Amino acid sequence: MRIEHLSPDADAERIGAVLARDGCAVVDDLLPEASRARVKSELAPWIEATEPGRDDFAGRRTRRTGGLVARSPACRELIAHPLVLGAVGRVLSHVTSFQLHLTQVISIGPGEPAQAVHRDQWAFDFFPFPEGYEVQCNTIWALGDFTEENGATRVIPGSHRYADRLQLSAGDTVPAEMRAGSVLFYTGALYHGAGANRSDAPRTGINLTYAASWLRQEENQYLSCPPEIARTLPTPLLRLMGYARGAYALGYVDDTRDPIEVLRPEEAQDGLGALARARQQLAERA
Ligand SMILES: O=C(O)CCC(=O)C(=O)O
Ligand SMILES: [Fe+2]
Repeated sequence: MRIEHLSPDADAERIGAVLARDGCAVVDDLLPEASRARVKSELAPWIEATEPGRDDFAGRRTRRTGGLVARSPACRELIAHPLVLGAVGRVLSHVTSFQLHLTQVISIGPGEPAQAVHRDQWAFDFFPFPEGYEVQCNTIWALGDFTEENGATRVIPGSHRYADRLQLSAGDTVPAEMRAGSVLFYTGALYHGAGANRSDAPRTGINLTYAASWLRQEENQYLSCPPEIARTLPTPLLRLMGYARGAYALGYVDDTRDPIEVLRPEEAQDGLGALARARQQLAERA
């Protein structure tokens, strides 16, 4: 049981193929040092101001800080990274469109025990999606080194094909160790969980996830990013956040209007399916 590591010049096709086979993959060193420093400095005050979790799953020594589109311009580049969107598009190629699902810095403090092993798609009220029908594709960007000792995410390669609702333990998993700036990709069906942090410093990663646009977003992008900030963002990022009709018509405004029209009337598109078109354009650029 090993986790495949790919180089940062791997293409989206290759990442998608490994994700189809294993349900997880690491792309090493994708984030240049200067960008990582910017991301860290923009996020530091927000992490500092975040209260630790209130239950065992969230982690009582773990801070989860969201709203990253609004709070960190540097994070926007990670969220809309062309290679990531290309790989997500491969994993979710059977759905008409996908959108941003959540943005969250996960900073696991020293002494935090391992998180329960789970599938992220259980968030959809444990709906039993058919085996092989992925609805979600996720990334965790390592802001510092991820080691077994400090709580690297633990995964079970190939477990995206396992039966649903299994109760697995940390002993069934392997740690996704990776250098700072690397990214773990994993699908919504992959069994995984945060590792125990036995080091004396926090383990910090950015969880950016994407899901089929017919599912409800875990982080409400319209309310997490105030309209005065949303108005300043590039249109492709707004589309990804959900300012678009998902699939054919989902999420339109009143008379089936394109949601982007509310922020940027000149960009509105007639007809349905703008998110599907935006996704295609992004995938072609990858
Ligand atoms: O932080 C991690 O390593 C993984 C956290 C996780 O899987 C979750 O909170 O759903
Ligand atoms: Fe998870």
